[in-house]
Amino acid sequence: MSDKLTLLYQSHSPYARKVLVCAHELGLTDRLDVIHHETSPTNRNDAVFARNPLGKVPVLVTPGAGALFDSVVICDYLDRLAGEGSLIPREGPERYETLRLQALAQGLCDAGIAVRWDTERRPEALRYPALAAGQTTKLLEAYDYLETQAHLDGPVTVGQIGLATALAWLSFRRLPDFRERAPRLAGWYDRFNQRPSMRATPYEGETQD
Ligand SMILES: N[C@@H](CCC(=O)N[C@@H](CS)C(=O)NCC(=O)O)C(=O)O
Repeated sequence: MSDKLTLLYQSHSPYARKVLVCAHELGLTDRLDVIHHETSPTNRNDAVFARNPLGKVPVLVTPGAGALFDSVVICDYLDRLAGEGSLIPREGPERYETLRLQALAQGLCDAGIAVRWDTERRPEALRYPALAAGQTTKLLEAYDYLETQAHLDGPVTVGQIGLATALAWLSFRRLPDFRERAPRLAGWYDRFNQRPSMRATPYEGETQD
């Protein structure tokens, strides 16, 4: 059985980039075939639905565990495949700090996508400004939390990778900026962004609804 893994990827998805950055950090990129797929709930992609009934990327097709989704599950798989538990601490307070940070990063992406639906993706007549405002509040509250309460030092984790790829995506999509509101966070992000894993995986492309 081939030990190759196929990653259904998208060059402008923060969730997919998190997975690919994890693969870089774990030294697993030689094992991955990375295939770009466009996805949108208004533009069905049959190849993605064939692997994930939610029709979303990323998906990792594995030799032993079938097609894995979503990004949280894929990152766990890759971390175990690399063998050391290095990106997701196996125990101790670091484990839940890491998982909480990853959850917050997921939430940043979810809220950012929701803002985009009600500011540019949905036809203008169907947009709901109160929803965009409510989702924007989540972004701003998360920036404040990250600035004052998150522990961002220490060895690289999936939480940090998720956060960096989320912040990079929010900047890429010109969503509310974190720099002025959270300068400590911005400094951490600028340093993290210099890592080879981040430099090797820039965002590009437009959503195709
Ligand atoms: N919770 C999922 C979210 C994945 C997701 O929303 N991916 C987007 C691309 S950024 C997608 O494929 N959307 C298509 C859709 O919503 O139908 C994860 O962490 O992987």
